This record gives sequence, C-alpha cells and structure tokens, in this order.
Amino acid sequence: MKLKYVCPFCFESHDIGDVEFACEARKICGPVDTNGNITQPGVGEEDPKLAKYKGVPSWNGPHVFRGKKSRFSMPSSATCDWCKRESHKRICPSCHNELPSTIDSDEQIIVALIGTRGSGKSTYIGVLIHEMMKRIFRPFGGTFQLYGPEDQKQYRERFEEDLYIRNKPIAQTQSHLVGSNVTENRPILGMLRKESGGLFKKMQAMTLVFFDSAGEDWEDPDTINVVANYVAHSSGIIFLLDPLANRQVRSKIDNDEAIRTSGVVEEDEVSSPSAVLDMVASLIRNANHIKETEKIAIPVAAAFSKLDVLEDNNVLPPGSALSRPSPHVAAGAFDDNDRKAVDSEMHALLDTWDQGDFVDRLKQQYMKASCFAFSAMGRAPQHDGTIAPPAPKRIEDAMLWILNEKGIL
Ligand SMILES: Nc1nc2c(ncn2[C@@H]2O[C@H](COP(=O)(O)OP(=O)(O)OP(=O)(O)O)[C@@H](O)[C@H]2O)c(=O)[nH]1
Ligand SMILES: [Mg+2]
Ligand SMILES: [Zn+2]
Ligand SMILES: [Zn+2]
Repeated sequence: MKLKYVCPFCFESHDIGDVEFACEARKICGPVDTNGNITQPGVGEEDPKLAKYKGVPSWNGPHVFRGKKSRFSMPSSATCDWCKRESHKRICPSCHNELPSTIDSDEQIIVALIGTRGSGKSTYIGVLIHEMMKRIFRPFGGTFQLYGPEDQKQYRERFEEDLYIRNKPIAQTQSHLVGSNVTENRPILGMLRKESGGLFKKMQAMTLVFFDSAGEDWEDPDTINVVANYVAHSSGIIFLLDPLANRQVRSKIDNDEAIRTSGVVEEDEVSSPSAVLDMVASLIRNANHIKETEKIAIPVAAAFSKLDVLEDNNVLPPGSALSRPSPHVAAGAFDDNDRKAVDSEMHALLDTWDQGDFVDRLKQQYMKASCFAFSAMGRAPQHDGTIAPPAPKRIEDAMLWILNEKGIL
C-alpha cells in the first residue's frame, strides 16, 4: 500500500490522502452567493501555484477544492464546493498540475538525468524515448507509450522535431531558474506496461518520469535546489559524461571537425564530473537523511556519450567491448556479463585519461554504480551542423540496467 506519493512535475512528496481537485465543469462553474447560486459562470479562478510552475505572471484555471479527508488512500473524486459537480481531476497540492490517474496505484520510476552543459542529455532523452517506443521493450514482453497528450506534444516539440524531422541538434536547454525568473521545464511521462514472468502472468504498469535538466542547473548553487528534490526521489540516476570534454581524449583525435560539430564544452568551462557527483551525493544525503558513512542505494549509471567519435577515431582498444552491439534487446534478457565487460573497459580507459578518480568517488558514494558508453546519434553532425536521423548505439544499456536492478525486467 502506498502511503506517500511524489508529484512527477514538482517532485514534492505528499501523504497519499493529500490531494486537491480541479473542477471539471469549468464553463458552468463559478463563485456562489449566500444562497448558493452561481454568480459568474465560467470566470474560473486565479491559480498562483500553476502560474509559478509555468513561470507566467498569472494563470486563470478551474476552481480548486479539496475532497473528504482521507489518510490511507487517495480519494478518487470530490464534489466542487461552487457548482456541486463531481470532479475526478486530481491535482498536486504544491504545483496544481494534474496528477496521472495511476498516481495512487502504479509504481513510479523517476529517472534522474544528470550532466554538465553539452554532455548530451537532451539528445539522449530524445533518442531513448523514440527507441523505447519502437523497439527496446518488445523482446521483454513490454510496451512503452508517452502518458498523455501533453507528454506527446512536449516530446514532439522539444525533441522529435529537431532530431527526426528538421535533422538538427537540440538547442541548449534553458535552466528552470534564471535569476528570479522561472521557466517551465515540464518532465515527460511515459507508461511502461509489461507482463510479469512466472506461472501467474500479471500485467504490470509503471510510470517512467524523465526530466531534462539544463547542464547549468548542476553547476550553480542557486539553481541546484530546483533539482535537489528530483534526484532525492529518483529510482535511478543516469549521469552523462562527455568523454570529449577531456583534454587527453581530444589529443588522441585528429578530426577537429568531429569535435567541433559534437558540441564539446571543454572541461575547464564546466564543473568537473567528480565535483558534480559529490554535490549530487550531498543533495541526496541531506534530503533522505543518509549518513556520510553510509553508501547511497540509488543505482547510478555513469554513461559516456558520443561513443561514435571515439570509435571513428581509433580511441578504443582493438576488440573493444564498447564497439560490440548491445546484446540485451537481441537476447530478450539483461546480459550482465556484457555490462561488466563495458564497466571494466571504461575503468581502464578512464585511468589512461587521468579520470580514474571519478570511478573511485562513484564507488565510494554509491552502493551500485556501473559505467556505460553510448552514442545517441551514432555519428557526429555534419560540418554544416545537420545530422542524419539518429542511429543510436548502446543507448538502452544504462536504462535497462536500472530497470533490471529494480527487478522490473
Ligand atoms: N558526435 C556526437 N555528438 C553528439 C551526440 N549526442 C549529442 N551530441 C552533440 O552534443 C551537443 C550537446 O548535446 P545536448 O543533448 O544538447 O546536451 P545537453 O546535455 O542537453 O546540454 P545542455 O542542455 O546545455 O545541458 C549537441 O549539439 C550535439 O551536437 C552523439 O551521440 N554523438
Ligand atoms: Mg539539454
Ligand atoms: Zn507538484
Ligand atoms: Zn465547479
């Protein structure tokens, strides 16, 4: 039984019965006079919470009210105190976004994506969601769909149109918070449905929540609080690193063009991965009251992006495990031996790149951590900046590992 839930939009945690409702009869609803008659049907109500979330000065929405008090379950409907009509539209008491209808029943998996500017987060989410819808879960007896129309719209506008239609890289993600200005950066929700194994097959459904943070959010102590809740409540962390940010790696690559078009933000310009890793660990420790001496139980995948550039420029050792295609989907099962081979090869590479301390810190802070490498696009953008439709490599590995660690595959 769920006693708490985390809003997938603002990542605040609430008791299961702590929910508000928005009137569904907006056109006829309105404030009432002393006799209980509606005075101005359709005027709606100012909603400062939703306005704050969306980063706009004001927002006019439907009337918001509470239902009967309930401690151990979430009420499924409530009666509007203005128009007396029943509403099933449950909203988060903190941000007033409409909660998914499965919030009180299905498991929710927040996948926190962390990485400094230019590490490849937006491209990763854009291509991963596409691949999850088309291909990745099929051999596991599962399907993945975006949750609702707003998720579909946001996915199309922010990711799909650039990557798959206009064939250009995604623009730098804006921070949620610039000075005192908030801009909306709505997480994208998807539904993973899967038949459980065993004798009595049962349909499992879970909501996957992806939040595309801006690289800057992880560098600035002022903005970090925005993302603190999000990492603290995550089921898994995917920490993206751009190997090309490392000077040692760049010195091994003659192809300046590939480095230029791959949008590299050099290591001196952004916080070091180890520093971000430590900062994230202390955010999680503070929020979840975990002692310094204890390791954090959230699995962390340290995934190195832009693998295509390493491959095409002979940075990888001959016979490299990273160059092999990802085996999990073809096998219909998570191949842990392959995961271990990739992990140890990445450790060896990081040692030669003077980044061995990163792995040490990772293992010190987190109980379960593993290194991965992938390419979201499969190739560097052309010299005019355009990209061919993404042909990803090993993009599923980190995600499948986290789901496997959670016992979902
Ligand atoms: N070669 C290559 N380049 C890539 C790949 N994925 C992303 N890039 C390049 O990396 C740049 C940054 O990618 P983004 O996905 O925007 O990175 P981000 O982490 O979202 O960056 P911020 O939004 O600034 O935090 C893009 O302009 C791409 O050109 C890849 O798989 N291969
Ligand atoms: Mg981005
Ligand atoms: Zn909320
Ligand atoms: Zn009403």
